[in-house]
Amino acid sequence: MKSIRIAALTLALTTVASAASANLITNGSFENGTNPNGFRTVGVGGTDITGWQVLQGNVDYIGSHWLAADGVRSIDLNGSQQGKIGQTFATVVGQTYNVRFAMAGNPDSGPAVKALVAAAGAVSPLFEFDVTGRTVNDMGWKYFTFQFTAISLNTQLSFLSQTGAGAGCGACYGPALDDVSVTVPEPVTLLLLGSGIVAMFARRRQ
Ligand SMILES: [Ca+2]
Repeated sequence: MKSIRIAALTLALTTVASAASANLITNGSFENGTNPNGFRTVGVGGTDITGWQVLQGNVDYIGSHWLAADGVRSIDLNGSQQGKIGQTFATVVGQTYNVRFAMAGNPDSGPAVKALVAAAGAVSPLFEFDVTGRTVNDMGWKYFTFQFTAISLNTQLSFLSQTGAGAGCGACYGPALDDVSVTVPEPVTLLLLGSGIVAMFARRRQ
């Protein structure tokens, strides 16, 4: 009987977890698009990265040049200049959403600290990553999260490089981005209520 109870609880928790993990972003890991081989520079209007638009400057669509956080492709938000990439998706006004993404930085050259601004709804938090000691085979990807509340029926999530032009090719080594997701947070109360109902059901069966 104990094993049935655990199985039922596991099933319930798995169902809740899968409901919470539906990603509203298309191609969040950048795995779909024109094969970039090592890397491919994509400018405004470029259609190489499925589901994503280059909104400003240009970005490098990275293939084998460095190890991605997830899969085999990712983004350098600086192509030959500061780039901005984004995607628009349907949202419910007033609903809060979780944004999660992996960040690193182009370790080929400075500046050491790469920065990007993520924007959605009315928020635009700044994120930084220090590439000191990092290499293309050891990118040190870190996951960051933030929340926004939708203020319109469609929301644009964007990532803009804050790593600007320095001496020489200072603009060519930017923040790296991969594995982007937007999900609706699952209320904790619902999770607890679900577990309680399952526990009650299991007791009744005994
Ligand atoms: Ca990827």
